[in-house]
Amino acid sequence: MEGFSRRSWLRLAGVASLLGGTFWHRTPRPSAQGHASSSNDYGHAGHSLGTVGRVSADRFNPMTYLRSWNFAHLPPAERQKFYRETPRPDGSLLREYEIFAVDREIEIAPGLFYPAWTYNGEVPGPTIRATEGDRVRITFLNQGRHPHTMHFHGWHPPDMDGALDAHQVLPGEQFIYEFDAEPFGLHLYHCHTVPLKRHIHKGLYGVFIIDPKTSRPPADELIMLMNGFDTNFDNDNEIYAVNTVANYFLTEPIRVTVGRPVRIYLVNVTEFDLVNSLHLHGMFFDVFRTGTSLVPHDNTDTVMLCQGERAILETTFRYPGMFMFHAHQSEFAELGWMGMFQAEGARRET
Ligand SMILES: [Cu+2]
Repeated sequence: MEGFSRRSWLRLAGVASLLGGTFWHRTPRPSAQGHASSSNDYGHAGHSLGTVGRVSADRFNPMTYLRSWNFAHLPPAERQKFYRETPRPDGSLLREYEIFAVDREIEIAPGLFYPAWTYNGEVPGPTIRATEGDRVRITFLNQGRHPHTMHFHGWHPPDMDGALDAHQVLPGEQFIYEFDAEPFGLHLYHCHTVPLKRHIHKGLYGVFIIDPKTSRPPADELIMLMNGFDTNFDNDNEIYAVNTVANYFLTEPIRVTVGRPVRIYLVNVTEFDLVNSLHLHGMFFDVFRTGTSLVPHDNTDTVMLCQGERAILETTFRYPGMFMFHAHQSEFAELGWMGMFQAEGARRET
């Protein structure tokens, strides 16, 4: 096969062994970044941690997704096409969004492509972020080949729920969702078309953050969405991840600063499994369940979330160095849900 080098075959074989042989792929393409020169290159043998090779970050970059909301990662002129904010007399904002559903193939592990249904071409969809009391107006255009909706968690009238037969947005049609942002907390949105598990699992979900009117203390804010992919359509996931790409943060650690507070917006959208979890090595964090309280519910090193459940986690790194984080379900961790923090800065004086 043209362009199918022994090296790329070995790379694919690594993915195959990771997936127990139940993988689905198209012709592999060379990674733009190469794959042999990382200090975190675990990919020499099937028994080592992680996937082998790199996923192209040209179309979706899990690291950019981690710290972006309201399309802030786009240049201003481009951003204006998808997001506008207008002050209102009471001091709040009208926030307007352009969201479209489109079918698109995404790369979820090196050389492993998945035929996704997406919001704005990305899985997860764009993070929508407002302040309590703002007005949110979303123009949703369905450019996919199936009926879809946007169902938001949060207060809204029933005709904005995007869940009933009458709410279905057919291919080529559009609908405007409009509601006040409340309550403050960490929420999500997803398609609510039957069969629900297929419409959600195909990739139609995203994070919806509502900030309290008095904002939370400054922190390095990170959006982590736990998801999985059923690549052979047997109603079980072959790949697990945080922010879609298996093991992305294992080879590209999340850089954080010692002594600077970190706030993680953790959302679980994993289909087919009852629960998912996050475990952080070497430290503890405060847990604010659903983010609806400013007083933590727990201080722990492992948080477990049901599908659709979410929590805000707050902590501060004490020591420089590498800190692993992963699902505490070992199976999920070994199938891609594992990453690293790289804490930088001087050791805190005690
Ligand atoms: Cu749908």
